[in-house]
Amino acid sequence: MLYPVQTESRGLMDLSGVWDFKLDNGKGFEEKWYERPLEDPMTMAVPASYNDLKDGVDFRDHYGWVFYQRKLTVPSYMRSQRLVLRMAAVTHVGKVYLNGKLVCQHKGGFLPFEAEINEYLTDGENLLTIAVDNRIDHSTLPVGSEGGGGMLGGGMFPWKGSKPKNAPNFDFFNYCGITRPVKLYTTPGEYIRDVTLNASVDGDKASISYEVETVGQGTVHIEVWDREGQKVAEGDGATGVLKVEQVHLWQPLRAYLYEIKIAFGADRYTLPYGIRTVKVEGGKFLVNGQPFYFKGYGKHEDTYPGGRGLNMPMNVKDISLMKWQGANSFRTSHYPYSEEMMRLCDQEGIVVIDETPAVGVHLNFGGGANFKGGKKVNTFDPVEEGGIRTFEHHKEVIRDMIARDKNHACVVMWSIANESDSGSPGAYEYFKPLYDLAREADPQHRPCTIVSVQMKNYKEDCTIRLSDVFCLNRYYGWYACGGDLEAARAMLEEELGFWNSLGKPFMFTEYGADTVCGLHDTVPVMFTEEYQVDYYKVNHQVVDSLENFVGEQVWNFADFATSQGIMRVQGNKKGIFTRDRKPKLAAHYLRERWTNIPDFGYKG
Ligand code: BDP
Repeated sequence: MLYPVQTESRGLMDLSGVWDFKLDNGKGFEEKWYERPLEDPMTMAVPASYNDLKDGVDFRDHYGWVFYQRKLTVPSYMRSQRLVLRMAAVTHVGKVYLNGKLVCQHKGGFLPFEAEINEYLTDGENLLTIAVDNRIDHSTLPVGSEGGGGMLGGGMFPWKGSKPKNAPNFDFFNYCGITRPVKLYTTPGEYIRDVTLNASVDGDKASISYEVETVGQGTVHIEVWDREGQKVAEGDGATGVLKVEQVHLWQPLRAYLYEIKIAFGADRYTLPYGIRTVKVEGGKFLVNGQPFYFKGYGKHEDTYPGGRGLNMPMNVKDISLMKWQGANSFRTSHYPYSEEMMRLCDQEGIVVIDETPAVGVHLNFGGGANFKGGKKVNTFDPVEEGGIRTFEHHKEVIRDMIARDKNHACVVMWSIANESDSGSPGAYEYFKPLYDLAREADPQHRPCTIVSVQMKNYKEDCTIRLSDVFCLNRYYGWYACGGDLEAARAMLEEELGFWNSLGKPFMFTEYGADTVCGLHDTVPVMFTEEYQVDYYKVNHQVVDSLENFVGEQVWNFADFATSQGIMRVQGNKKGIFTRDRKPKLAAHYLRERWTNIPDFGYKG
């Protein structure tokens, strides 16, 4: 799916701003709130998660629908064009109404959807309403718990709540709302629908095979322009190969972007494009044929007070902090990030592992169990018996994520899920078709992985049979052997020795220790800044000796909001930076380490 841009043929209106807003009281649909102006509305910023923007626990923890509304007047000069309303992310379900009529609806809170609205528009003012549902359960991604207290649970004595409430089966606050921009764009009646690019490199020459999808009659013309404003290749026809001589490769931290300009009839579309190759060979992860070492983070889109709302200043700052530390990569844990962030990573040369919102596909997390009718339910039990119901939706998010992000140079690997129940019966049968789908959907056939959870029976993890790179979340020295870093070292050596022996690249996609900024001690005591540094030192001593270990992504870049629970102190404190991006001690330690580790050839 194309990112909306303004060109000679396309107009673009950003509908960000302050909208009217109301929490549903259970009667919103019955009383058809979308048909007329909301009565007694509140103000609400768009884009943003609404939860922290008004005060009060009922507001923050609202369960169910909310209504956003604004007037929309489309300038007459745009009305003869094809008009498309595009929602970049509505978390988790959105229903879009124009003048009381349902225009489209969408499930999944982290990927875009759009609809043509010409037939719904009237002259003058139109009423645009977006209803948003934040409920999560065994059919949504991320997964909400149906038979227990959620991942952080209710402590030692679980209780029954006084009213229905979300129970996230994942460790981040269930922020919701219209979290990314709503835009209106135009195209001519006959238009460019999509473009797929795939480059191969031979010496100093590149061949970009392309496919342009169009609607209407006409011929496609396509051009490649370099950064100096020179046309370096061109072609005609909906598919073909463009040859670029003396190619400038897109390299980690040294990005180079060409511009691809497409013409079809009256329509014009332009996109930035970096040429690079990615390949797994033996125990190496090759970028442009060289063995790459991942240094960086698992992150969240999480800032105060906008929650998961698009925050471009913070995105720019985060990348600056990563570069200050010598980091070169991150994972979009635990959902696809905004398109603006992906474009920024293309520009900045940040390497990205792109993850679906499939987190919580695990009904036995941390030993917690789910029950239905008194019977224990396992993740991949038949749906009638209470098993997970995410399969079809999981396919949708893989397809849509790849359709959105396929042309990004920054994306080097797809993560199909985070910490799923991949060591249990039924996991292989559930995940095999999803890997197949991702491999088929991606024209570049990038490596695929599932970020795997720490488990006792790791040798039974089905990702061993399926992943191109083993991505491990491991907490030796925290959840296991907390406070005993020597025991952690021994356990790490044992487990990582196993992964190293498999002959494929493997890496940490999470390892970390909760650290309350400002807590200090002379001996390494858990939660102090010193402990966090020592924890990382021990982990690094082990991984540095393993030849197939190709990267370290620390958990987490910054402290972030979660549900409440006895394991969280106003959120998860495993950040190397605080939530407002001040460095903890470990930030300086990692800077020292990473500025001394080359991006290429670290393991020879
Ligand atoms: C892993 C999850 C991540 C959590 C982290 C933690 O992938 O979402 O925040 O552990 O416990 O289980 O800090």
